[in-house]
Amino acid sequence: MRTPLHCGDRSLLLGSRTFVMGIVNVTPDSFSDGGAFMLAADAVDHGLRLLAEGADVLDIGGESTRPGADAVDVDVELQRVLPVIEGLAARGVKNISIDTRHAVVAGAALAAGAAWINDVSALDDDGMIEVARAAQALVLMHWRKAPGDHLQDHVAYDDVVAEVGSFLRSRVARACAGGIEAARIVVDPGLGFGKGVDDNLQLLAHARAFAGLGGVLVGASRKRFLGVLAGRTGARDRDDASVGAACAAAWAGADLVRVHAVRATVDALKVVDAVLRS
Ligand code: PMM
Repeated sequence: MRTPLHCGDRSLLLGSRTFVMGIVNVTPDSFSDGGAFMLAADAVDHGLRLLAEGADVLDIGGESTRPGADAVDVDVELQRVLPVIEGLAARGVKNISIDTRHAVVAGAALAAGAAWINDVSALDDDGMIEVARAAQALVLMHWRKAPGDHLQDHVAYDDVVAEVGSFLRSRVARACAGGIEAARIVVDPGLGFGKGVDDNLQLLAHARAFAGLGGVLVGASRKRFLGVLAGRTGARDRDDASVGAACAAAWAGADLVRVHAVRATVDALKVVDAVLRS
């Protein structure tokens, strides 16, 4: 049996079922839900709705990583995420993750009530380890940037599963050397971040390959490769396809899935988890 991962007042016993991270993007320009929750009160309401629908963790993000998005000033990022974390904390919500690559933002988020750090750059900011020691979990995601740094510009991999695995292994080693307990690390192959359709499918199919490095999180929700597979151009039209991807990830060994459509995913995963454990 694995050590439980704590997130505020929740205890996530990895391996017992597939856990759901609900996405709350406080950005004007995220590809999937940009502009929907720019007012802190709307974002808080959305987070509460996702919790009521069964989310185990809320992931709050203030910087878009969509293709062509401008880097956000940390002050702007702070102004976006802090009122949301504070608003949720004021309502007693403790199972909060902050989606940021900036140590300053992560530190302020933890002080405001966040429990996890979701770092899509996997420790590019030298200050992150110091801050992450106070977090209950640190998510390290693979993101090999193509020239131009755009999310969807993908690089050519000889063996995408092996390359992503070796990158994550080196970042996990860096985190552990910096004093983060291995049991508090979650790894994520970073679907859509510099990957093509086939790369994403390979990574989904082999989620279990990363299990030795930590808990495994997979984020396929609303991503472009699902639009290609399902024939849906609009990101918000991809929730049905996203539920399919979450089920595939669970079947392939993911411990957590990061999704927009929480209710449908939670119901679908109950079925997958029941079959997996029957
Ligand atoms: N994807 C996005 C943002 N943050 N974090 C993790 N750990 N994994 C992901 O796949 C991931 C992420 C981009 O998607 P969004 O704009 O819908 O949040």
